[in-house]
Amino acid sequence: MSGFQSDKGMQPNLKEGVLALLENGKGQDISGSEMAERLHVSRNAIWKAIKQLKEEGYQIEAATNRGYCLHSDNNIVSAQGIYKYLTVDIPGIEVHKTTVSTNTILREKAEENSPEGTVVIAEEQTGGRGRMGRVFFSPAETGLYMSILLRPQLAVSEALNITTCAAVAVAEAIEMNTGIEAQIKWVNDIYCGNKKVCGILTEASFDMENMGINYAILGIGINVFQPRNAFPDEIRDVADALLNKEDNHEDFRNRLAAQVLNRFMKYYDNINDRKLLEEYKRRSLLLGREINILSKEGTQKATALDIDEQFRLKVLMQDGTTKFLSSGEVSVRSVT
Ligand code: BT5
Repeated sequence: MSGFQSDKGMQPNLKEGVLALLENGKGQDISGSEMAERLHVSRNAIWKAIKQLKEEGYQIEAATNRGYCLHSDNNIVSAQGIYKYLTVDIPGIEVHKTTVSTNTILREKAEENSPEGTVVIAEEQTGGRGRMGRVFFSPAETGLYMSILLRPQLAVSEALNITTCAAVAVAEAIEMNTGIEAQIKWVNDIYCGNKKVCGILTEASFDMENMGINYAILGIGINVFQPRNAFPDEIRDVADALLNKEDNHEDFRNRLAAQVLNRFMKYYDNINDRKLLEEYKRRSLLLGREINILSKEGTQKATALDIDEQFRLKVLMQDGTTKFLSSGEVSVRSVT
């Protein structure tokens, strides 16, 4: 992996290069002239890049005659920080401090022919969205909002498999990093201790002629730290975060992002493997539980029985019939 990671077709980003040098020698001083020499730019250009990084929140200390040093307690999401932990090939990672929606930005990149695996991440989304026009609360500095561009050889009917790969990958990455058990609430939510910590939204562009997928944008939103001003009233009872802000988990979000990508790519490469379904079912929050099926027509009571090979939820209705749901909203019913 080279020091620079930049978008294809764009000039290498000097700020990313400076960050890479600082991160590789974390805790050690590196002089402005050494960085200038290694990156083939002027010392003034290095100084400007450092200034920009500081404005973004990086804690960089400058000592006369010694150079610059990146403080190791930084908890900032960066492309270089993520690349350190990646074991799969990712062609480009773009990190934004704030944006409307990473899915929207990546859709533009998809239309500009960016390659499969391109990633866009934001530390805050002002218009983060869920399914069916719902809002996904995405406040600054506490979450991980990430979108991945995919160009799968899948039929339209198999698009749901992308979401299920991501659900298993996120659940595994959460457990690896926190030791907290993570469950999947069919079809696209990750729960820890009965509260939602992550939502997944896959948006696809379909090729109507071949009934295939042109490209898909997989969006993953994880509540990492408790938001500074708590969750809004509407979701306070259902949403939770993985960690408290005071817990200083060094590099946590970079590690988590990389591990989600590492695990997702493995499942995605074997998207029709039965192991995915087994893992998905093993982590299912709903199976065997009494549920409510919510639809425009109203609420119906049922029991969640199984998930089939097309990731449909098999349910037993109160009249004794069985149904297969391929999308929609369900909630767990508390049985008294
Ligand atoms: C989702 O939709 O949960 C999909 C969320 C996908 C978010 C990612 S972030 C990166 C990418 N860019 C985007 O703009 N989106 C993706 P859904 O299953 O429809 O759930 C939405 C519902 O979850 C809302 O109506 C709330 O009830 C609840 N909710 C909203 N924000 C939440 C949060 N931060 N944590 C937990 N629950 C939340």
